[in-house]
Amino acid sequence: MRMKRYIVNALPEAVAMIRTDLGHDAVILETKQIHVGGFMGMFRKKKMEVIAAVEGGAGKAPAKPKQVPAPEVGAALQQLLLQSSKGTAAAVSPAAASEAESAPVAHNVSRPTESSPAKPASLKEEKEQFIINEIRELRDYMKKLSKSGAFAQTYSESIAALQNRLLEQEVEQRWIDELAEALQQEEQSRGEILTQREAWALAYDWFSAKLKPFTNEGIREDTRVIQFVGPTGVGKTTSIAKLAAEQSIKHGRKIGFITSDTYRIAAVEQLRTYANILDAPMEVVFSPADLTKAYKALEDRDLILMDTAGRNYRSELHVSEVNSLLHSSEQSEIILVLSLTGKFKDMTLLADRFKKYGIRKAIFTKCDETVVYGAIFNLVMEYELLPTHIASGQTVPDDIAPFHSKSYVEMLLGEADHE
Ligand SMILES: Nc1nc2c(ncn2[C@@H]2O[C@H](COP(=O)(O)OP(=O)(O)OP(=O)(O)O)[C@@H](O)[C@H]2O)c(=O)[nH]1
Ligand SMILES: [Mg+2]
Repeated sequence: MRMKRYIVNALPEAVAMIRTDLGHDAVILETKQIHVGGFMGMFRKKKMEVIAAVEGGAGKAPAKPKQVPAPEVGAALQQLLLQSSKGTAAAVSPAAASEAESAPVAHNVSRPTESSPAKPASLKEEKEQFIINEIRELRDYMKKLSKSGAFAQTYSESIAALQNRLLEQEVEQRWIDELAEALQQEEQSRGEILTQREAWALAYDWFSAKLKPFTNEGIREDTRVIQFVGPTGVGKTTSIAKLAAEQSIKHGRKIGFITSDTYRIAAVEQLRTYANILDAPMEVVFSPADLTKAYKALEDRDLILMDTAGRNYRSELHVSEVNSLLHSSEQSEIILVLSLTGKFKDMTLLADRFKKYGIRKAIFTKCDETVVYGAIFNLVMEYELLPTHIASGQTVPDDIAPFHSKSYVEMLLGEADHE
């Protein structure tokens, strides 16, 4: 079987090309509206993509004189032809195809022809039935093939290299596909394939544009309380210490600490150590009722950082428990702390759980322990999370930095492998 893909303005244009290229036995397997040209959704032109195929060897079938002129095509075949505009297979008959496009509804009504009314099955009808069956079989075969990935879209070398890089970075397939498509359209409108450098530069713009709505202002000046939540061992307490140092040294804010992590003695002591180093007061709370007292004791502080116990947040109970504790009348923000060494699936579960409680900001830690950064992009897009900081080491206070989409996208894409 030979297959060809045509990008045309309208179906009749394709039909003429198909007849010349593949001959009269060709069938249209699929038609769909596409947009070509432009970049990132702008300046695109509407076109039609037509995929046609012909049974048999690779040789070009000679253009034969028309065998089944459209007006003689029976109602059943017309019906099938019509389906082609919905993406199913159809025999190529130029006149019928152009009519199918311009007046599709008319074809649904069976049109009496001179020979048709109440006649027993004629040779012509038998032939038609035969063609219809052939087309149906072919259509089923094509469906099977496309499901098996035999027609997986092929991309230029640069786009394929970029896809590989993003796959390694565990960016979700749907984003990789969307980007590859945009780049391929760019190639079509330029009329040439992209170099790796060009593909990387366009990908950089694409990611930056996607992340733009989620850039954030970090810790707002009017924020009084920040509460940190997240699973065990991700680096909540360490990140609190790093941020406390950043806020007090760089921004001159008076810091206070609260911890509700009373499950482990060591946890209280861990935060107290940092509080002592920064010469900042710390309050320990055992229940939501204690919070009011703690806020009162820290009322002269510009910023209160509150540590919570890492819990197994796969339990809905723990999530709602922490939420009741976090509920406060102060000007507060809640930040979810996630480690990039965690499994992406587990991160999505947590993001999903916490999103219900209105948590929108996240710190990503342990960036230094991985070379895979796609999780951040995936989570930001899926859960509209605002990444505030990235932590990349154990050293307090140095190993934390505000999240900048520019440096993040550079990390994600890595260097284009210039030839
Ligand atoms: N490599 C690396 N280690 C980190 C980072 N952040 C925290 N850690 C380390 O991870 C370990 C756990 O950090 P904690 O701050 O105690 O984590 P936590 O979330 O408060 O843990 P729990 O309170 O037990 O839930 C410590 O050894 C930290 O030094 C980071 O960005 N990179
Ligand atoms: Mg802790």
